[in-house]
Amino acid sequence: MQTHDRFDTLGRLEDLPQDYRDELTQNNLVPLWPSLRAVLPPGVPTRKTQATHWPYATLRPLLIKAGELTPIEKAERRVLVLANPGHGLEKMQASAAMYLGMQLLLPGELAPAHRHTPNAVRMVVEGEGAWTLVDGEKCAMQRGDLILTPTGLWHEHGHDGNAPVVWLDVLDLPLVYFIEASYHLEGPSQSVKPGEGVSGYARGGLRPSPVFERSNKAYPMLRYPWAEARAALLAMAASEASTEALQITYVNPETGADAENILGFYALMLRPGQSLRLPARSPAMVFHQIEGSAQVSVEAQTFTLLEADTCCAPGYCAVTLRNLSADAPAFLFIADESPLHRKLGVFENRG
Ligand code: GTQ
Repeated sequence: MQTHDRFDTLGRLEDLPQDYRDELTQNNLVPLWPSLRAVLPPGVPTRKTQATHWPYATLRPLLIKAGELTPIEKAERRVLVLANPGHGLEKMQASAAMYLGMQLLLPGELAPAHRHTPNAVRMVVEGEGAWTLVDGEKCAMQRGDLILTPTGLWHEHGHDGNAPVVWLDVLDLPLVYFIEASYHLEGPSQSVKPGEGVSGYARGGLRPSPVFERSNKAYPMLRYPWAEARAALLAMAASEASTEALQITYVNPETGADAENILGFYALMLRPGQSLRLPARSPAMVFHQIEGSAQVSVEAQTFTLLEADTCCAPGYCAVTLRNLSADAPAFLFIADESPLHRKLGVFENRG
């Protein structure tokens, strides 16, 4: 009884005399107790992140229109940001730490070289013939490929094909901006470094082991081909009939740790007709449908993800995924904030 009373009876701002409040304000001081419950709510954090669905069918025509309205020279990166209304659209965040953008590059265009402190990845959604040059490595962009542009690495995007190319950008920009560490530098177009471009890391369990010199790159693998990830999931499905959740993590093949430091990236396969309940964990999540279709249920909300659709879910919520096809697998790309939560010591799995 007494402990419960303790939670309900904190003084309000209005309880304080106005002259006292004014004097605090003049001296850059704030009383904690009227706001204590707001910043430390009981049991579960307050989350601005709302479960939100961005169907590709509505996004794509608007992105193509951006290609007509704004030349690449006026955009540098021609991106429509998938903004979470819970944070306010102008904040351009999908969750507390995640930014999502859908980027369009038209044939012959070049998005010029720059580097920045936030980490980025690209998940290729449609189109052939584009490439991203990252730290001298020319990464071909094919549907479903994951390409890293980690913190500080030079990158530019080009397109030698003949139809629009679209990819999903996932950045930890909101977090890096929040800690006042976000900035970029412009640079000259990079040259492709000889011997780069075909990653010896692209096959699971096989690590290049040069006899004379060892790679000391912090990010040895920059392109994760979808063909390999897809094959790995199908092989798991075939050999592990009792494994409920068929999921792989995109990792740094030298260390086995997450591919980037702040956000985590995964691919998940739902067997035909499968339903899968993901436990309520502290990090927010993003789901992007690579192949097939799935229903995503987050508390009272249910979205139907068709191919190339994207949605997000706040942390501390269980999420149920259901493959809408009874005879084809469904493949999802997932991004989450779990590397960040684990490093900060706030990661929780509430089951
Ligand atoms: O392609 O480098 O969506 O710098 C936002 C910032 C993409 C990029 C974004 C960026 C990029």
